[in-house]
Amino acid sequence: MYLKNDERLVQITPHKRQIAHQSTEFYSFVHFTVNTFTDREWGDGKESPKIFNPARLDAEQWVRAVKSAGMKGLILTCKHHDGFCLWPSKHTKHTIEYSPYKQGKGDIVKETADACRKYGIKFGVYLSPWDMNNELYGRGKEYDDFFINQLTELLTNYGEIFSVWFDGACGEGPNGKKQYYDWERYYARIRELQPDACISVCGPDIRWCGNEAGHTRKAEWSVVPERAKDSEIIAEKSQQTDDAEFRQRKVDARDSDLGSREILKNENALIWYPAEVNTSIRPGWFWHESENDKVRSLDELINIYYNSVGGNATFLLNIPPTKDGLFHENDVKRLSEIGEYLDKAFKENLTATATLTADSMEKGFDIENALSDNYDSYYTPEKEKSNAEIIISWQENQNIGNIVLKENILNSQRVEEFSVDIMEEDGWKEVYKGTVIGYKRIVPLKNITASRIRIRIKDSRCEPQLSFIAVYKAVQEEN
Ligand code: FUL
Repeated sequence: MYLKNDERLVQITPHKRQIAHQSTEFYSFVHFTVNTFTDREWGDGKESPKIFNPARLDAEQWVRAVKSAGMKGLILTCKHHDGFCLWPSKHTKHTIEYSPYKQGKGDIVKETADACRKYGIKFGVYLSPWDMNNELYGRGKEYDDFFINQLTELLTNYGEIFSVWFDGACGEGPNGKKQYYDWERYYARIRELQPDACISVCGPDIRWCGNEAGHTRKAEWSVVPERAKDSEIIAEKSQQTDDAEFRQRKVDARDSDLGSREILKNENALIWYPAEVNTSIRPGWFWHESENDKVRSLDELINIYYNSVGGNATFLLNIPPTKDGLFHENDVKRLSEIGEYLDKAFKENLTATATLTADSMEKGFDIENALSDNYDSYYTPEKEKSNAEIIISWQENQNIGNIVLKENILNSQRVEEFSVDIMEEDGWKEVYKGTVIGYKRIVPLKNITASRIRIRIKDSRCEPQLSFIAVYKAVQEEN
């Protein structure tokens, strides 16, 4: 049913930097620091830079492997919580300059940024706000000044940055140091130096999905209450204040529902804040010899891909280099298997030979508009219609694998519920029930034979707008 109240929700649309980020889809995290040499997940800031010597480091090897998986970006932990910098920062001595790596002349941020550029991969930076090494940490503005200086180095010396990843983790505990970060100042500096970069997690552009295991929600909405913004920061601050109103602002990034009509109905301020799923290819974020045989299976990783990239989120998959400074062969192998799988699963779009019809079309917004994968044109039914039936048919039976649906997110996220049916001898049979579509929904049909498919948009916020429909031929092995 067309609901007048929904008009308010569809007014919320993405910034162009958020659209560019979402279209990056699948990209890698690279966790690398002194922990790689101490076999730990968190350092303590007391490690000597002398232990850091990845003698065979080759950032191009990382980037080639990342690219082989079909990823389009890479985010490097330039500084993790231990404070050790992978670039020769002028503002601390806890850096690569004081390590044996290239006799102190190395700069792994530069090597990585250059390798990304060479292979056409976007480059992003992780800079941990929590710093266990720096003596200024906990001294308010003095630390903020230092942090701003580090940010400035990273955002001016290494070309275009697509993501600045701010981690909310802090293990100081109740008796530890307390640093109240001047987030607004950090954001202003990023906007000034890299206006196209998205600020993730403790930032206003990209939302943490709420877990590190690779789980996704059934319905991931990009329109959420404004108070979900920086939910990590608010969660932390609300523990430190008696201000009841501030505590009220807290929205937990882990909540199972952040964007349904029910949740949004009492919210005055809404924002576009899409989810990112971050997880590691191994149990740990850093490399541990003992985990070489614990690289996650292809099935598991593809499943996460389907639920994240194909579930209106992005997928940030971590691959940790070894002490040598290379990705381990088991990880490299898995990455290329992912790439091979994805190439096959999204190879042949069968709509090229299909006829498409829709039960209702607004003039100039025909269903054929959804055949091309861009936002230049889109399909929408007549005004004030919040449902639609689309039929895709072929002369002959087809072996159908994945169906891909995309909304025209330039005009917000609208579809609430849809289903896919196939025509059998005795009529339509429902083979998939879906919730949201958003940027992209992948419907994994494992080799279904049919010559007619029906997509029913059952409910939408105002009129649904589809920018792309693709029906991919099933992968051979599944025959
Ligand atoms: C967490 C950190 O504490 C982990 O070490 C890792 O960097 C992960 C991505 O975020 O909060």
